[in-house]
Amino acid sequence: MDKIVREYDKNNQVDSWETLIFLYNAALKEVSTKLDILNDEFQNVHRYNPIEHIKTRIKTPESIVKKLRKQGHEPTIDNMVKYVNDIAGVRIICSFTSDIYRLAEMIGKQSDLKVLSIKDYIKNPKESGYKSYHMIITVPVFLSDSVVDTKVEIQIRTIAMDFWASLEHKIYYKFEGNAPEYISRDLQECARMVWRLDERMLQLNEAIQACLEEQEKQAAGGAGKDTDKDIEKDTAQAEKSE
Ligand code: 0O2
Repeated sequence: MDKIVREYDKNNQVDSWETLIFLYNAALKEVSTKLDILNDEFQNVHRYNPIEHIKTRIKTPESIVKKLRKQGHEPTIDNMVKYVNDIAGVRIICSFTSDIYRLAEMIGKQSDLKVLSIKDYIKNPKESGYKSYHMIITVPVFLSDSVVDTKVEIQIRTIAMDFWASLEHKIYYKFEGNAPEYISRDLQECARMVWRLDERMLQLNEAIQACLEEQEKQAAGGAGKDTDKDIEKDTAQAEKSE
């Protein structure tokens, strides 16, 4: 991709940083459209939306440079492309944990996307208590005379996981990563409460679905009986009139 960025720069006389951001923005648009379509299709087939909402963002230049320095790399355009996987980020917020895996599977099956790596922080939460499903993918961005496979980080999490992560992120930044022990412990305890809440909500949803299916079955059975009765009535009437 870095070669294409340079080629693109040569032809279009834009500065590299601008080109880079242009490509990552285009990649975010591509992925967002794909997710909208998947969500609409799911609604159409199953009468259910797995996605509550989607957020997209481009990492700030300061944050990109900080990440590169932390990894021991110079902040060059080449290094940004090579080593920073989350310059373009999409966050998908779902209702239930089961939706996360369903969506991850649907994304993995898109033939034009390449999944580079997966980190399942739901099965293996971080020490902080952080839970989320991360995928690094590439999406082809079609330009006038070339196609550029562009990296996007997709984070998939429930509303509850997002609530915790957003607050923890703010607190972490307030203390610049050096939060006092008792605050970290409290946050871990809150994370456990969030996990329990997610489990309860999932169980509740399964119970609701089972209950609705049972009601539908009963209604269909009832409707069947009426039809049988109607047929009997009709047959008796026909016999009478003969
Ligand atoms: P921001 O502001 O969200 O961008 P890699 O990207 O795979 O090369 P990295 O960066 O170690 O390596 O990836 P990781 O840990 O899989 O994911 C990093 C991102 O996940 C973070 O981005 C956060 O968005 C989120 N994240 C990871 N751990 C935590 C955590 O303990 N708490 C919270 N709240 N979020 C977490 P950035 O760059 O840190 O921030």
